[in-house]
Amino acid sequence: MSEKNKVPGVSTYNGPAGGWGALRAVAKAIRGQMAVGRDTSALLRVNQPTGFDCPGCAWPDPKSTSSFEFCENGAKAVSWEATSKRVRPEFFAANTVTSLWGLSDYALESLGRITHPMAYDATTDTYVAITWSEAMDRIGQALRALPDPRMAEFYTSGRASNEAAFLYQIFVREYGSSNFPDCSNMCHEATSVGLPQSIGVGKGTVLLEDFDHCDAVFCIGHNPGTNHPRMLATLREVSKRNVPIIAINPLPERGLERFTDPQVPIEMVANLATPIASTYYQIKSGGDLALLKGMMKWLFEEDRNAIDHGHAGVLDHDFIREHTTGIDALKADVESTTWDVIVAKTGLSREEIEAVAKTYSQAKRVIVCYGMGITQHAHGTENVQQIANLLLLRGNIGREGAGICPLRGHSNVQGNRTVGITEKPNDALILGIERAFGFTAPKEHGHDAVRAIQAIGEGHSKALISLGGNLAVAMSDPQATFAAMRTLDLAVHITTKLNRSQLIIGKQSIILPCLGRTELDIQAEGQQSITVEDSMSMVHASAGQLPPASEHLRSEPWIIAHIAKATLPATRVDWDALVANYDRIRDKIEIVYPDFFDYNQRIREPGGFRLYIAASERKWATADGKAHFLLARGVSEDPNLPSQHLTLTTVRSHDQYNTTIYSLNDRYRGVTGRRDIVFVNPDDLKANGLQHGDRIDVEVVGPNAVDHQGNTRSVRGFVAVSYPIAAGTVAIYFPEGNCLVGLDSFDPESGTPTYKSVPVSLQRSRAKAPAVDA
Ligand SMILES: Nc1nc2c(c(=O)[nH]1)N[C@H]1C(S)=C(S)[C@@H](COP(=O)(O)OP(=O)(O)OC[C@H]3O[C@@H](n4cnc5c(=O)[nH]c(N)nc54)[C@H](O)[C@@H]3O)O[C@H]1N2
Ligand SMILES: Nc1nc2c(c(=O)[nH]1)N[C@H]1C(S)=C(S)[C@@H](COP(=O)(O)OP(=O)(O)OC[C@H]3O[C@@H](n4cnc5c(=O)[nH]c(N)nc54)[C@H](O)[C@@H]3O)O[C@H]1N2
Ligand SMILES: [Mo]
Repeated sequence: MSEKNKVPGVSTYNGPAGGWGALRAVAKAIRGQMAVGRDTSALLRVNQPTGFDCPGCAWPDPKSTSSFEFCENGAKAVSWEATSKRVRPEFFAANTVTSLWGLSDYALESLGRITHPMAYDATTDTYVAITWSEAMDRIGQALRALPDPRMAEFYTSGRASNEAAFLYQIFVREYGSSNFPDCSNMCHEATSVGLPQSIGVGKGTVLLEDFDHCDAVFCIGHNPGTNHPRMLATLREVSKRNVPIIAINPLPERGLERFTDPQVPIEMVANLATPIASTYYQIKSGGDLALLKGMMKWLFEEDRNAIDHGHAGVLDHDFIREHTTGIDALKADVESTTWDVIVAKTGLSREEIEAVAKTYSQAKRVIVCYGMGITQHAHGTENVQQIANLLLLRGNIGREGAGICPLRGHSNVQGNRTVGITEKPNDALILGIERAFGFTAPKEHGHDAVRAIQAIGEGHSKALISLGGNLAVAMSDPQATFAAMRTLDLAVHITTKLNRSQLIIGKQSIILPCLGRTELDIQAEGQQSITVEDSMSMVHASAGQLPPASEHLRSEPWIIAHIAKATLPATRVDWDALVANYDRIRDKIEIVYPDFFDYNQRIREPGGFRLYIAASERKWATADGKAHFLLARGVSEDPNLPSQHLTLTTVRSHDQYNTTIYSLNDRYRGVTGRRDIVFVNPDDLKANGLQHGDRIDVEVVGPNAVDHQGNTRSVRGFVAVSYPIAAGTVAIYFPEGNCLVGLDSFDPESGTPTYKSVPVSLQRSRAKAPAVDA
């Protein structure tokens, strides 16, 4: 038996991404979840003009065809929601919350869709069915009883529609709070905060068509084969044109290496694969700031050399002069950053960095794509801004084939932000609400996700309403987060399935089951559709077709409207009229946000419409009307760290959607049936006296080593897997690794937890069995 096969469930995957494995997985997903009594043709109406938007990811759809039916992870997301399994009141009666707490999120969600509104009953330690009107009375009473509306937190997970998210923010602001923790605070907040300072808008500037015209694509810190699978079809086309695709990632992700498109019969039959990345740089986790500075350092040097020799420079001087400020300070900053530091932080050689900079400088039109590998760092916002700097240096923003392309997370997280899920209301929003509804929303800023948990922990906040998601499990530091949530007076979960957040019981805990994307939504004036915005600012309609999982389910807009009515007896909003016909909600959105002009008309056109992105036209919505080169000081996450440590990053497996675990497999990384794994470079194993397959403990080092109870942050008894990951970097799965990230460890500018760079040490385990379950 080879060394590699010594560990049960761990082997090497040699195939491409996609291919027959993906088609088999689509078939399995449908068979496993949807077979009994549900209509599998639902899948074929995903991302079609007359169907519903895929809840899987926020990658846009090509205008001509839908690749959805071949998207493995889209199929998993849809079938997981459209499952025929149910969690009924009888199940809750037979299982105490204490006993359910012993189950993993995987097991809990596998139970199926929740069918009734439920409230926790302390005498029996069970959830008990209640009527909708009783649920609303209790919530209204509890919210009205708070001495200050700022003592309630209103969480949003990015699957909610524009209509639901908009009603939610109107309700919360009329109630008197700006506390909007949301999943974006753990995700792309660095983009939302960082890019407006750079280019005047917190969104991407490219359209799908730009990929047909680019001369180079950079993929930094994202894993499209798993998290945005439909993007592989786009990258495949780019690769077929012989355009360089540069991958920058500590892990050798198969989707970035090669892909067999299930939609191309010849590739399937002949087992052919298209190579994706032309060059793959395995950077150390947390090394991106240094890499970007190194690339810019080379560009400045090269530019001066060229000009000294009478050639045109490599920078776009006309663009820089006309459109930007801050170039001199940027130049001084990168020139003062030494190659020694850059090489040490990235783990890449100077030659490699110069080569990647050269590729960048030789391409006329460049797109940079990025994901969580960039944002979830103490320097997340600065990382994003250095990407913008790199692009601005050669005028790569605001023209065909070029631009910045953040890969958003949840399918409508971008839309949620656009329609007002923000803890920092600006004047335009407050005036807009006044115009549309005639009340004045609070101006003061509220809480983001980390701050919300802190406020609950400190006893300042006593109520939490969650519009979807699994906040307790997604957040860093479960030790502190779970303890905080147990002190709540009121916890309300608007949800489709059971998860551990709902089992952390406060004085009152209420579960409100809602319709999913795939389901018919009938209101007083007939069938309704909702709208969503993808990663490229395209807004389009979505209408589910399946009969609801239970007759007791209500739509998210209905639920929010009824909470509002129960909480605000003197409300200025006609909630019933808005819910009767969602066109009226969209009319109100249009009043608050004039960019949505002719909203109802434009979403009725196939493909919907694009929201205006000024930077795409080289108009900079900043205070001085210019794009800004911005500085990041230094290249280190934390200069005070011990010099000898490994950097741990947390990643998603192929069979998971955030805290939703579909199975314990991670096909492209060769893992089957387990998640208690630490991926370690063979040299790092050796240096630590460890071997492939050893049970190890991972302990945090440095300022955040100890949790609030005085215990060393650690996972114990995990299996070390020898893996071709960048030396100096180790990886484990999210959420198993969340206990290693301190609640106070986040990017000060965006509040994003440092999920992608935790300083750790490894040693042979002192624990007998795995200490953390999946
Ligand atoms: N099937 C599926 N689809 C999803 C999701 C899902 O869980 N499952 N989640 C959705 C959501 S909410 C989001 S935000 C997106 C997430 O999509 P991604 O951003 O792709 O998510 P991650 O798995 O966190 O992967 C980040 C990648 O960054 C790399 N990386 C880690 N640290 C670093 C670093 O320091 N530098 C660099 N350059 N790279 C690094 C990792 O190796 C990994 O390949 O996907 C969305 N789509
Ligand atoms: N260590 C580590 N932690 C991370 C990350 C990481 O990379 N590493 N990533 C972070 C990121 S990018 C994100 S976005 C967050 C995710 O944080 P969340 O968005 O809070 O988490 P999810 O796991 O997506 O939420 C899943 C739950 O949503 C509910 N749900 C599903 N569909 C619907 C629906 O249609 N309506 C309603 N109302 N509810 C529904 C179900 O109850 C399901 O259990 O996690 C963050 N946490
Ligand atoms: Mo996300």
